[in-house]
Parts: sequence; C-alpha cells; structure tokens
Amino acid sequence: MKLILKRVVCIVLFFAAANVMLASGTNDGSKLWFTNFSLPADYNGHEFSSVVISEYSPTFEIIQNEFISSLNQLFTQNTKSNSKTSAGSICIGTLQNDFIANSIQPEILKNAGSDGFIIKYLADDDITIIAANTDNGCLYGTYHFLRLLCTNPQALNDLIVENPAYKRRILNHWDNLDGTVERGYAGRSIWLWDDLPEKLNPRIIDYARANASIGINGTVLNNVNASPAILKEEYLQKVKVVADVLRPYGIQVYLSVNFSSPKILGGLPDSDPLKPEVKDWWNNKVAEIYQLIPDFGGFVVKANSEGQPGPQDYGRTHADGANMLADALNPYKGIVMWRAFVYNPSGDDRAKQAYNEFKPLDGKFRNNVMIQVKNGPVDFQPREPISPLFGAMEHTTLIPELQITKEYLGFSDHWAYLGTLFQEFLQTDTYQKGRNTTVSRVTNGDVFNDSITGIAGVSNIGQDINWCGSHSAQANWYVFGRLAWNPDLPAKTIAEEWLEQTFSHNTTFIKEMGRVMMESREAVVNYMTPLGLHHLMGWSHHYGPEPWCEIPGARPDWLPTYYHKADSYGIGFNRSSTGSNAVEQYAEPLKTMFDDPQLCPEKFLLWFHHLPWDYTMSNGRELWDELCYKYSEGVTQAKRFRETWNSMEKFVDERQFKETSDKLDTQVKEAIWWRDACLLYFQTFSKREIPAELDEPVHQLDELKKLKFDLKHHN
Ligand code: GCW
Repeated sequence: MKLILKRVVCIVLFFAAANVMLASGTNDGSKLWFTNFSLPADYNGHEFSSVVISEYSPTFEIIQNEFISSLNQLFTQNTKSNSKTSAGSICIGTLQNDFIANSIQPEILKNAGSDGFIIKYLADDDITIIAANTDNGCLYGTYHFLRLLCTNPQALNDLIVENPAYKRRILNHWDNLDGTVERGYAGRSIWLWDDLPEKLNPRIIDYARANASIGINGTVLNNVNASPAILKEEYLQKVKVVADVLRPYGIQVYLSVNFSSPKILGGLPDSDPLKPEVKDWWNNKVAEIYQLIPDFGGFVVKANSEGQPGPQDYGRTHADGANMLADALNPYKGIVMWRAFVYNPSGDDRAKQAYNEFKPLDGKFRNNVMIQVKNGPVDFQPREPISPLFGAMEHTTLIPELQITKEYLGFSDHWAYLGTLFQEFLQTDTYQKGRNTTVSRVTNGDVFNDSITGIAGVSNIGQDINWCGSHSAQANWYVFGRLAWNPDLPAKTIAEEWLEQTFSHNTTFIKEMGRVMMESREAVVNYMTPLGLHHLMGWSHHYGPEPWCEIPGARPDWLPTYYHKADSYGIGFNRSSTGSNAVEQYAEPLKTMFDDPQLCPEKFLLWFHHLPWDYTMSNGRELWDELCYKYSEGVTQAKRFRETWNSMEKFVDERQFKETSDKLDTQVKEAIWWRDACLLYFQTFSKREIPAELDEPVHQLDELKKLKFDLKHHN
C-alpha cells in the first residue's frame, strides 16, 4: 500500500454514505439495473477502503464518481452485516500509471484491445487492479467490477480479461423530431429536441451511464425513416450538445439520414449519388458535422425501402449510394450503416428479396460501409430463421440489427425476455464457410477479416419513468448490451445477473424468475406464431391477432394471408424448392434441411412448407392438433409466469410487484385472445375439432374480428 501512496497522484477516500435507496413501495424502475445495488448477503470479500486513480480526463472523473458513490453505498450497507474481512484497495488506470505498468504484463493488456480491460487481484499488496489501454476500457472495467461485486464477487479473485466481440455496439432510436417514437412503447422521445441546445434532459446522463455500464458505445439518435431536417444547422447544434454529454461515457453519436437531403435541404435538382454537385453537398455537410462533433460516428441509411428515397430512384445501385456517403465520411473515420431491409410488393417472396438485391453487390462496398441486416429475412417476428445474407457476403461487413423494442412480441406489455431470441440468432451456424461459422463469428471479425464490426439494437427507451414501458422490458436493453459485448455469454446467466441487480439477491427468486425469463419468448411464440407461422398480427399497429386481416387495396406483403396461406388443404408458406425456393439462399446442410419437411426443424416448419392439416408431426400428432397444443401451451405458460411472479411478492418492492403483476394479467388475457383468434380462424379452413383435453376458446370469432385495438393506450 505504501508503494502506491508514493507513486500515485490521487487517492480517493470515502465519505459518509448518502442514502440513495428508494423508500420501499416506491420503486419506479428509474434506476434500471442499479436498483438493487448492494452486496450479496453472504459477501465475504474485501471491504474496499480506497481507490487509486492517477489519471485525469472527463471519463476518469466519471470513474472516480462511480467509485465514491458506489463503494460508499456498498460498504456502508455491508458493515451492517458481519461479513467484513480484510480491507482492500483498487488501483485503476492505463499503462500511464506506473504501478499498473509495473504490475502487469503488457501482453495481457494487448488481449484487451481498445475497449477491453483486465481485472487482477494482487494478493501480496492486497490490491485489485483494473487496467485498460484506454479511458473507455477503464470505464467498462469499473462497471464490470461493480457488477461482479454485487452478483459474483468470488470471480474477482481470478484474473479477468475482457475484450468485446463487436467494436461498435449501437442503439438505434427510431425517434422522430416531433418527439414521437416509431414502434416505441415507453412514451415519447428522451431527446427533447425542442429544448435543445439550450436545455438538456438530465436523464440523458443516466441514459449514458446505463449504456456504458453494459458496454454500449454508440447511439443513432433519430428514426431510420429520417426527416431531412436532422441535417439542418439548427438540429446539428442540438446533436452536438447530446454528443458532448455522451462522449465521456464512451458513446459516439450517429444519425439516420434521408437520401434525398441534397434535394430537399440543399435545393439541388435531385440527389443522384453520381453527380458531382450531390457529392459536394454531402462532403460539405459531413465537414460541417465534424466541425461540431469531431468524433461523430457516421450515418445509417434506409434507402429504397418502404417508400424511402434512395439511389435506385436514379437508376443507381445501393453500392453507388452507400459508397458516395462513405467517401464523404472516410477522411474523418466515419462509417455508413446501409440497411438491407428492402422488399417490393411486386417482387419475389419477401423473405428472398434482401438477399436477391445485396448478394450480387458483395465486394462492391467501401471498407467503411457495413450492411445492416435484420436477424431474420422478414421482420423481427417472434421467431424467424436467420437471414441468409449472414455469412454469404464474404467481402462485405454485415452489422446485425436486432429489435429490442418488441413490435411483434406484445410491446412493453408482455414479458418476453429477448436474450434467448438474440442468442438463438447469434449462435446459429450459417455453415457458409464450413462448420461453426455462426452468425456472431461471421459478423464479429472471427471468420472474415473485417476492419470494422458492429451490432445494432432498435431501442425500447422512452420518457417513461421506468424507461422501457415496463420493468421486465429493461432486461432487453440490458441483454442487448451484454451480448454485444460477448455473444457467448449464456442468456440465462445474463437474465439472472439482471434479476439480481434489479430486484433481489434471493436465490429462490433468481432461480424461479430466471426460469420464467428463459421460457418467456418461447411462450410468446407459442401463443402468437408457433411452428414457423409469422406475421399474423393486426394491421399497422402490429398488436394483437388478425390472421384474417384484409384491407382493400393494401400491399399483399403487409397482410397475414400472404404469410400463412391457410386453405382447406393446409397451412404455411411453401419456400421449399417446389415453392418460392427461398431455401436455396442458405448454405448446405441448412438448405437440404429446410427443404424437406421431415428434416426441417419443426419450429420453422410452416415458414418453409405448406402442409396438410393431417400432416404427421414427429410426436405422432396431426398438424392441426399440434397447432392447438402449441397455442394452448402458450396460454398455460403465461398463466404460470403470473403465478410464479405472484408468489414472489416478498422479494420485490411493492410498486415493482404491482406494476409487473398488472402487466402479467394483461399478458394472460391477451395470450387467450391470440389463441382463440388464431385457432377459431384457422378452424374455418381445417374444419377440425380442437382436441377435447384442451381448453375451449372463450371468445367467438365474430366478436374478436370486431375488436378494435386502441394504440393510444399502449403508447
Ligand atoms: O418493422 C418495420 C416497422 C417499421 C420500421 C421498418 C424498418 C422504421 O413496422 O415501423 O420503420 O420495419 O425497420 O425500417
């Protein structure tokens, strides 16, 4: 300890603890996963009494403040228990810190990369070192250390080396400049554009902290359906203020841009990407942005998709458009995330179109372009097979796009933990370059030599006091960050870690609710779209079942009938080699597997096949019966979740308990709504009975068809 005292510049000592816990019964969720910020009851680690920080920067100031408040809170509480052992110190810094430079081998630190860190306990000195190559690495190390103190303190005795899998871990906000949020179920936008640049929403600092605590290092502030106005000088001044606040938390700001901006904002005759005046306009705009925001991340573009303008308006390709922007950003190290979410009503099977358009462009994009691809080939359904583009674009970097906001999984009302969905996707083997070329490995630089890598998640954050519209939905923001950092972390570990930090250390609580979380997404699949069904939801708002939905004159690929194709023979979309042949876009053995109903995983059966109602499933049941069992199972699961939660009252705050309990009531009610609507409607084609041992529907089909869903109550 003396040794340190001689060498360090700054010692942080602790002050009397502030009471930062909320009074019982008032827990509103505003503290996210810092709510139960306390040591486990059986904690027998160190009573940390000092922190040594010898460097200064705005980021180190945050680190220092985190330590002052956190350790005060943790150890003041802890002295109430009798678990105190020895007093320990923490030394945090980069190789600029002499003690760190002398105590660790530089090769170990090399393995931590630019955002990673190491945590090492030096028994002789009774010091825990948190070391990184950068300030941001130290910040991530700080949060990791604090997380482990609260959830798994034993782990701090071993050497920890962390290096995130993806370099860019980015939230995409679909926030409009008028304060609304597309597909947002947690209130209006947190940016409060009208108040900026004079006034900043103070919650943006909490937002930055929450993101940094789970390793998120980028945020796209506005909707991909982008208003050109975001690039006006007036808005860039606002963006600058946000960027300045996020910067010390290691978060870079990005913007979604409208491809027609040169025409709309700049008054040019058009926005043809090959015209010199259009290029000049972008070059000047980019220069203006970097003048204000020197570490600006880059652009996201939704082009020639769902009515948005794009290079094809001028007979140019996606590569022409993306490269023009990439060239403008390149001198500043900015990047382009060009979305592959394209489909045309007059085109081929919607599930094939992104591949059809982008595969031929492989190798035609600049190095600072990433093609942003949704996890599945259609659109964030409760379950989809992976998009066949993953692994197929050997010469192009792909950035996976996940949806954290649950547009198709019950908004923020249903408890659906997405850790299992994200994991299923990231760990799927694409087989594109032989075995074990999983989605995460073909996108994080392991398999291909990508110079930039990233992963994007469409945010579920809004102005609601609990940020996400419900307590349970916070877990999806959390798990996105944790998996972006390490896609190999088990979804269960992350669920338990989140439960412990958000609610309670009680092991029964964690075990029981961990089980609920791990089952929750599958339950939603069961009561909404089992066996590979998809897109059965209501028109436009996408909430609740409307498999019958017909809107005169509507695009067919926006209607459920396009997808389920139920008729007197059977149900499902034939994407096999006798149908749309979407299977052909996958590598072997996936292609053969998906093509044959006998080999196709049953969870994807009706995604790839149109099968007769009496088709025999692997368990011997007929398809119709199996569908009935799946829908019923979903309802049973939802009821079980509610029962489990209701038996947990003693472990959680009254307000958190009640609010979650109410949501689970809604979920059960709506699971029944889904089951009844789908089974009664499909029964009009199958003309078969619901198996006698299952519950009968409680609604009438006509009654359900008349139901008008009021989106206002869910926004
Ligand atoms: O999922 C669909 C949504 C649209 C969204 C679009 C997209 C932002 O229904 O609201 O638009 O995808 O991802 O571009």
